[in-house]
Amino acid sequence: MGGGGGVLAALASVLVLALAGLAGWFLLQRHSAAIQQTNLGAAAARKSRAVVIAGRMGAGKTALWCHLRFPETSATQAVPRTQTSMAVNASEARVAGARVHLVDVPGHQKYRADRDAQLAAASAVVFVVDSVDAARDVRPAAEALYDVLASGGLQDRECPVLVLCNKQDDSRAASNERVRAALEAEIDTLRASRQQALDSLGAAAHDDADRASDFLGFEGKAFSFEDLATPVQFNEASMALGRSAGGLEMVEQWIADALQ
Ligand SMILES: Nc1nc2c(ncn2[C@@H]2O[C@H](COP(=O)(O)OP(=O)(O)OP(=O)(O)O)[C@@H](O)[C@H]2O)c(=O)[nH]1
Ligand SMILES: [Mg+2]
Repeated sequence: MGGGGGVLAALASVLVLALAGLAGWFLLQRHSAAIQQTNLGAAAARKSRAVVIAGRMGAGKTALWCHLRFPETSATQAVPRTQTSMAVNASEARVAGARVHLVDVPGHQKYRADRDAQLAAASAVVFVVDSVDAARDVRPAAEALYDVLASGGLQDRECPVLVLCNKQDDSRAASNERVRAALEAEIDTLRASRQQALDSLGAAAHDDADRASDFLGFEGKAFSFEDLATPVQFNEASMALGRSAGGLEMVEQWIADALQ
């Protein structure tokens, strides 16, 4: 009787060990599949060599796209004649010797989903700001920049971002430093109000919405671009002043460096 009990106990422990082994193997498979998927996402974004030009309506995105895409004509021409974009503008181009896929996304709200889809595959992002508008009211630009920085897994991929303070040929334009400081302060306010809105939705909704909006920076600390995973650089530019005076050569070099 005692011997039978021993055999049963031995069988039971073998069974438990086998089940534990099987569970461990299963978890390991899932984990490595997840790692593979993350790497594939990052690799796809790198391989795309996509440079996405984002920003609000009228900031100068299409003007920048034209300068980068057609450097030989932009050398002599002033600000390219453009109209509000009604579709994503994409083309292969050579920028400072680097082969890039240059994407200009319309600023209108109805192209939000297109913008986010393009950002998900971006290797670098140029965010164009109308510095004349920003001198008057920076809030709309801050909202757009917040959405861009929190979208498309940019933070996870540490995708470099260049904020281009455009229209510096206009005497009313705010400087690089002023735009940066104003955006930083406004994003701090926005972050607080978005967080408050999430809190009022309750704990369950909070989790999902929180993940979707990707809290930027550190809680309990004023927002700073320095705290982001994405390196954010600010520069002045003018699509009206031509290649060197307008800062285009600097933009080209930044793009080539970002894709290395
Ligand atoms: N003065 C001045 N005007 C500019 C500059 N860059 C663009 N513009 C003008 O600003 C207007 C808008 O430029 P676009 O390049 O079409 O703006 P966009 O960002 O593509 O706008 P959407 O397509 O509506 O999202 C045009 O009239 C341009 O000529 C600049 O550096 N200085
Ligand atoms: Mg446009």
